[in-house]
Amino acid sequence: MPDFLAKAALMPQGWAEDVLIKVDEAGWIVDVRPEQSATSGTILDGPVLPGMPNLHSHAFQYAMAGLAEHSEDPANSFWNWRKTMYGFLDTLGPEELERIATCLYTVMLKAGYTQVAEFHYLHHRPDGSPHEDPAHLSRCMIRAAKAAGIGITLLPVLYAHGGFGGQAPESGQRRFINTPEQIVDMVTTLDRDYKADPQVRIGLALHSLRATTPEMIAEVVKAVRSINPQMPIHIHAAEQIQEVEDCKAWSGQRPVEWLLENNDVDPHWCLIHATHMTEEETRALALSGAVAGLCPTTEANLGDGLFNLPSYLRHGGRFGIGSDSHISVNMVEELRWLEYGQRLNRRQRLIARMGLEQHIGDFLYRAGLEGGAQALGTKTGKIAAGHRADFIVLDKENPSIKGRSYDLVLDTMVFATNSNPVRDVYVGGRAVVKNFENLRDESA
Ligand code: NGQ
Ligand code: ZN
Repeated sequence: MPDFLAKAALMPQGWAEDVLIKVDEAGWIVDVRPEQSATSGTILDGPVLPGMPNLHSHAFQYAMAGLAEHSEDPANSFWNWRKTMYGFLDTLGPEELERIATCLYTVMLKAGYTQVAEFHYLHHRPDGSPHEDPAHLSRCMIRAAKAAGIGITLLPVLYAHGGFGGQAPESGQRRFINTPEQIVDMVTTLDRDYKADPQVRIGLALHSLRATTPEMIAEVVKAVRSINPQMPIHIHAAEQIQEVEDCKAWSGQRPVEWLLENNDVDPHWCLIHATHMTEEETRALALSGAVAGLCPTTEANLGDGLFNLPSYLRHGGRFGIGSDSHISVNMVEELRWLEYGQRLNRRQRLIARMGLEQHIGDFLYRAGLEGGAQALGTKTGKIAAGHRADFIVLDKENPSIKGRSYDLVLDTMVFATNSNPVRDVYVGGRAVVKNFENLRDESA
């Protein structure tokens, strides 16, 4: 692997110039030294940032982005969007799924996402019958990631019920349903098969409290913890008010409250959305060290509500970003709307920060790197020895960025770029995007 020389790079301690980055054959950074004058190697000519992890994806939904923006039904809620989404699945086979995912991951890379957590619950054939290899569609997703060149944390999802208290699934959910044993088998097999691949990791997802039971959660969490105590565990929680009300009717508690009280929610957990929390839940989630998986453009698109970011940050809460339904595949837009939602709601400015000295764009980007890496269970998000060589080179000719001093590049990128600022992308030290073009372009 040739050395890299970055004219300027965002290091854990701040911007540094003339940074020599050494990477081994497996794609790990082995040495980083600022202020070096290298004579050979690959020059990274533009501000270099660690690539952004995308901590929440349902790849198949990319193909329906924009198709659910009209309806004659006066009740235009999340729940009838979900019906449309189920209908969309009626005909989608393995080849289509793999093609959609490959195309999506290619688009993600161009947008600067270098890792993705695929929250994968589409396990069976369109008629609901299982594939011969129950992990067939999971393998399709991993193949898609490898074809596009993105790193993946594949999270096979336990989805067993149609609603709280073990309700029977509806027919639109037939492709999702498994027993806890089946999911544990899937996680075990995939984890073993991809152990040696530094671009692939396996975790576990519980679809939601709606789709599981407390006994099932206890069983699968215990089983995967015995495979790997560090394994990431993701779950959708408290996205919609209706879900909070149903959870209260079922258990007397709110979803995040229930999860925190009945499970060892630790830094390996990632709660997706966690939109509707009381102050006490917000504080408790922050203190658990788990990651809140925020998906601002999808949450806006589905009419979810706003995450309580100021309180969460006051208690030191961690978060990362996900493109979820892929209504937008654009990390700049996710970070921008995370802040703008709060500004509109509170009629204030400069909200996403933990200290008055912090720059908002800088804070959002770095927090997204850190929370994303934690949620994906991988060493990424830092240009430092021992981390994946996942980095992006910004376009120094971008009209908004051109001429900016390095310490203002992230604020400018997050709030003021209107065209894609990501020019080149490297994953595990290998170029996947050069001059805005994917080198293995499958998106055509
Ligand atoms: C999903 N997506 O699993 O794809 C969900 C909708 C549900 C988002 N909430 C379905 N963005 O929650 O039941
Ligand atoms: Zn989701």
